[in-house]
Amino acid sequence: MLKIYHSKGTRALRVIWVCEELGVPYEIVPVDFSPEYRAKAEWRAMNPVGKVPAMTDGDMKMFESCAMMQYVLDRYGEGRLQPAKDNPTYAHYLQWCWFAESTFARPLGEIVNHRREFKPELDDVVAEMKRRATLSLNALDQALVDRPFLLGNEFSAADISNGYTIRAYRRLVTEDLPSNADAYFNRLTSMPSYERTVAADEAT
Ligand SMILES: N[C@@H](CCC(=O)N[C@@H](CS)C(=O)NCC(=O)O)C(=O)O
Repeated sequence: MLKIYHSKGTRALRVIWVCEELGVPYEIVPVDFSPEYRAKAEWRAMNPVGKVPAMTDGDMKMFESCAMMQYVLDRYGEGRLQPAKDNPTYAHYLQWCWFAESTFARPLGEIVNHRREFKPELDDVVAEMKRRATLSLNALDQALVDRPFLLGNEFSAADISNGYTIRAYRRLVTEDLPSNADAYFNRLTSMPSYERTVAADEAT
């Protein structure tokens, strides 16, 4: 059984959502998100930089939410939620999965880290990170101009990956999204698998 080490509201939501969509059984192991616990050797053995999440599958232990998501897809997905490697959309599947964490989530994470370390926060720093995140949000909005999902008509894990990041954007920057991104977010969050994910997160 997959064990997903998770703190409420954080990035393992992506992996939980993938499991919910695929119907793959999993167990959530709640993690104390305090900096003190995350600095302990016990947690560093799960995630060497003291971040959340991590995951185990039997003897296998790993961290990085998008890699965890991809592991579940490749091992248990039976081809669902991602195009085949020889499909022309595969390159863009990879692009949007990585974009969600490497580019879009990065300035959002910096806002959270900055607010934790600097009190009062430095307004210019936060404004610059919001500007960078908005650039990414606008790129998604443009990509969605002629399609319901990032790869076209097919919902994929690239949407799950970015859906999590838009959720963070709405919390940290603004709920006022441009029209394509707004319709997309509503489409994603009205899916039953998303509702089950939120319920699982709430119960953590
Ligand atoms: N790229 C990593 C980022 C992990 C990450 O930043 N996790 C956040 C919670 S969502 C965290 O642990 N933040 C605490 C910190 O950075 O000190 C992933 O996708 O798993």
